[in-house]
Amino acid sequence: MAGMGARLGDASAPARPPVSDEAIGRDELALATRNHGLPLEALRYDLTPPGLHYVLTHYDIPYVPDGASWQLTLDGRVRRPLRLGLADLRAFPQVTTRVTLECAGNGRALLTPRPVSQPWLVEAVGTAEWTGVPLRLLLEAAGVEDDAVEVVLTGADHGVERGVEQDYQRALPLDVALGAEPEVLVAHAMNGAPLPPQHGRPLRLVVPGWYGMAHVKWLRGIRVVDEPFTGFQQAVAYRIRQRPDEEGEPVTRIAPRALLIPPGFPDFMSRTRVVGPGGLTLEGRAWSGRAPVTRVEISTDGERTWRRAGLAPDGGHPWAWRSWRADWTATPGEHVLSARATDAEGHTQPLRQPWNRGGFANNLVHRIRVVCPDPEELG
Ligand SMILES: Nc1nc2c(c(=O)[nH]1)N[C@H]1C(S)=C(S)[C@@H](COP(=O)(O)O)O[C@H]1N2
Ligand SMILES: [Mo]
Repeated sequence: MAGMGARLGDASAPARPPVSDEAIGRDELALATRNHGLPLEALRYDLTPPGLHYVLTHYDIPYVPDGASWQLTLDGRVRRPLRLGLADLRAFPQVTTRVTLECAGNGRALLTPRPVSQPWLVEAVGTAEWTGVPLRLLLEAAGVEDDAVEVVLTGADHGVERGVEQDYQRALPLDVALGAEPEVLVAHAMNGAPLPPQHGRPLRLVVPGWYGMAHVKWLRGIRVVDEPFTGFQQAVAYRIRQRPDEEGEPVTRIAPRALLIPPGFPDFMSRTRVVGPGGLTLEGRAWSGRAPVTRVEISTDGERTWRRAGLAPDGGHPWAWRSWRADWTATPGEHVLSARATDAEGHTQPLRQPWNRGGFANNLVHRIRVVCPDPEELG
């Protein structure tokens, strides 16, 4: 791979600040078409229908026509290393958990200056029911040594990023990997069916409450280690930094967010919404990976005033988004509708952008522009 670092090193690097007023480039367009978002009208479904869940893949989707010969290894600081096929995994107790998954880069393209990378607006989210074996049970079967500190998860996909050739790898702290509430899953099914290729066929990790990067797809290796993992996706990418030379804070749990289901109908290009005058119900979803959402507020007057929306119960799904609704009377003119969520630990959504170099965890309040035509003018 000599020379690759030089050629793919800096100029094409993701998550860099733009040069002056650089527009979205063709490389970002290529990422944006591969890695599609959830059309916001699909927020209406409790469980995101197949194909409408967002997708993010750093490299290529591995070709796995069926998982029959897949082998998952569990080794490192354990007393009994394991090699497990899908049938072996099905012999363990199975758990199904409804989880809202969100990419850490969601909101990136709304930042100013805009970090150059996968240009998500606010649609990198989806909710699914994942079935699999609690990671904790696999670790217990292997017998974790006393000096273990982290668990490194390896995917079958391979690529190069900022000049560093790598398998996609992420680590979890041992206490999270062994956690019982929530349970981290080695999942083989999504919404009751085998994982689709783009979501990790045949196995992926699911870490309820954590941003997407932790949910390693095409999982082929689990290694228990006695030193903190320093791989690219852990130590270089997915850190909150203001300056390139700082160590930064790791990206972990999902910050609270409320999204509005866009009301009325859209203009094709601008996506501006058109609503008729009169009463309507504004609806949306809200979630937080840190603590349960306790409050959703909306503003219909450009954020001069806020009022509380009605929040539906979690229905026994603490790691999934919840519905909210609020009534509004549309009057002729232009309006900005805003929504924000707050969780039980008091985390909320900022009114000013929380900028960082990678464009991570931008949970700025959601704003939608609405035009309400005057019936008199329409004739
Ligand atoms: N092996 C592997 N796992 C991966 C990724 C990847 O590129 N390779 N992308 C991660 C990121 S950044 C996100 S946001 C989620 C997206 O999961 P989804 O495509 O199923 O929605 O997968 C994560 N797991
Ligand atoms: Mo992501």
